[in-house]
Amino acid sequence: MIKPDGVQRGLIGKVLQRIEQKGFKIVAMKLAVMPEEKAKAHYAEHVGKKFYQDLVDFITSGPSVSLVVEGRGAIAAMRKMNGATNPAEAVPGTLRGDFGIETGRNVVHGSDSPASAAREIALHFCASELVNFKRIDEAWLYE
Ligand code: D4T
Repeated sequence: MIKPDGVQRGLIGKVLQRIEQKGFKIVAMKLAVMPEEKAKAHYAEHVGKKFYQDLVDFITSGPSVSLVVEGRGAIAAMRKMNGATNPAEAVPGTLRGDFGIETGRNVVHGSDSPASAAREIALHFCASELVNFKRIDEAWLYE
């Protein structure tokens, strides 16, 4: 997900470019203001933490871009490409390392496991919004 700060700061294209140039396939994409109920469900694991309400307020404060990214090792690779949660600790070359300063404005989100990816995809997309196609360069990306 490209969070509202990433959208407002004009970083949609830069994030998408990194995903595309890595070789991963974007199979679903949606720009929308996340409804509060969806935000609460998305961040359910953080209920009770001191940053929870700020997080829900922030993520619903403007449009965000939800994506489904497909490719071998995509979950772990996207987490690495996003960088550490706190942009101050994220290494240069990562999205947060290059484009962020503080944890509460860390530009992007990525699912952290196959289970959370499945849960989050189901929360943000219906099955018919996921597109099944082959990228023409797949033969040159995979051995
Ligand atoms: P997301 O889920 O956005 O990819 O972030 P991470 O997986 O890297 O980090 P997280 O789940 O621990 O945090 C979710 C979200 O909450 C914000 N946050 C986090 C915050 O505002 N203050 C904090 O102290 C922490 C730990 C940032 C990301």
